[in-house]
Amino acid sequence: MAIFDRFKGKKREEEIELTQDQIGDQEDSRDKLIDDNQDKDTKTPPKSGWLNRFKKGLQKTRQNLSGRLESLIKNSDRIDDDFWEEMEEILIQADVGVNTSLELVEKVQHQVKKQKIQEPGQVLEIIHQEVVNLLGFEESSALSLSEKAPSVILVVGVNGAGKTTSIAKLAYQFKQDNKRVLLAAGDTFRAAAIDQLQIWADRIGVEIIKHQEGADPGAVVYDAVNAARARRADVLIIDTAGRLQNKTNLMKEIGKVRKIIEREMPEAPHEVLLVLDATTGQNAISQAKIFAEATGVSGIILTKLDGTAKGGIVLAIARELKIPVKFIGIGEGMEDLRPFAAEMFADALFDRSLEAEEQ
Ligand SMILES: Nc1nc2c(ncn2[C@@H]2O[C@H](COP(=O)(O)OP(=O)(O)O)[C@@H](O)[C@H]2O)c(=O)[nH]1
Ligand SMILES: [Mg+2]
Repeated sequence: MAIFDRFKGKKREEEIELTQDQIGDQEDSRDKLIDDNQDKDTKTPPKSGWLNRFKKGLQKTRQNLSGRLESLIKNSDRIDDDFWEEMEEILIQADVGVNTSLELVEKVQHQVKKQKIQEPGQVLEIIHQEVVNLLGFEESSALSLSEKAPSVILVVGVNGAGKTTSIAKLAYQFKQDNKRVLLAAGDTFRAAAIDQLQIWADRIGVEIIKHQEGADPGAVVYDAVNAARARRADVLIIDTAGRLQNKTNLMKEIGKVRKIIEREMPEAPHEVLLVLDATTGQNAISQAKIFAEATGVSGIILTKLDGTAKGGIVLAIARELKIPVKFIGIGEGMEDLRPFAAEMFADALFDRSLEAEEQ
C-alpha cells in the first residue's frame, strides 16, 4: 500500500503524454492471436528446465549489455574518461535509461576509486554488484494476497503489452498451487478479447465471468467480485482494456473499475499489476507513470524479455519508478512467467559462462 500512497501523493515531475500510438499502436489481429495461441501451452518444457529458459530468455540482453561491456574492458588498457563514456553509452543503448546509466557509472567510479582498481578487467564485477544493489531495493517481489479469500488482482496496461497472456500464466500458477481461480473479462472493447480469455480459461480449467462485447466493464467487475465471494474463489484476476478511443477515456474507465472493486470489497484490490512490454523500452516508463496516477500500481509484470536486447529497462524501472517488478515474462508458454529475483536476474545478466553453454 505504501507504493500507492507514494504515487497518489506524488506531484507530476514532468508532463507525460500517452499518445494514441502508445495506446493503439500495438493493435493486433486478435483472431490471429487466438489461433497462434492454440497450442502454446503444449510446448511448455518440463519444470526442471526453467532456470535454463530463464537464462536463455535473457540471452539477447546479456549479449547486448554484458557482452559489450566485456568487449570494452578487453579493448581498454586503462580506465580513463573514454572508458567511462563508452560504458555509459552501452548502458543507455541497452535501455537502462539516461539517468540510471549516469548514476550507475558514478557508483562504479566511486567503487573503483575506493578500491584503488586500475585494471579494466576488474570493473565488470563491480558493475555486477552495483546492478544487484540497484535492483534489490526494499520492496519485495512477492504478491501481497489476503489471508481471507478472495484476493483480487487487477491487471492493467496498454494494448498488446501481454495482459491477457500474463493473466493466463498467473492463473495457471495459482491452479498448480491448488488455488481456486476466477477470471473476469473486463476488456469488453472487442469480442475477440473476451474470447481470448475464455480460451485460456478453458485450457487451464478455471472459471470466467464475462459479458457481451461493448458491455460496461464496471458491470463485469461487479459481477466478478460477487461471484468470487459466492463461489469461494481464492483469487480473482481481472483483465482490463488497454485500448479505447483515447487516453482520457481509458484512464477514466480503469479508475472506475478500481472504484467499483473498492466499493464491493473495501480491502481490494490486493494487487494492481501493470503489464509492461520490455520491447517498448523507455516508453514503458512513461506508461507506468500514467497508470500509477490513474489506478495506483503495486507491481509490474515485465513481458517479452525473451524477445529483446533491451532488458536493461529493468534497471530503469527499479530506479525511476520504485515500483517492484514482480514477474517477468520470458516466452509465450504457460510456464513462461517467473517471479522476479534481483540477484538471479543480475547473475543471469552477467554470467558470461552462459554464453559458452549456449553455443
Ligand atoms: N515472447 C513473448 N511474447 C509474449 C509474452 N507475453 C505476451 N506475449 C505475446 O504478446 C502478444 C499480446 O499479448 P496479449 O496478452 O494479448 O496482450 P494484451 O493486449 O495486453 O492482453 C501475444 O501474442 C502474446 O503471446 C512474453 O513474455 N514473451
Ligand atoms: Mg488482452
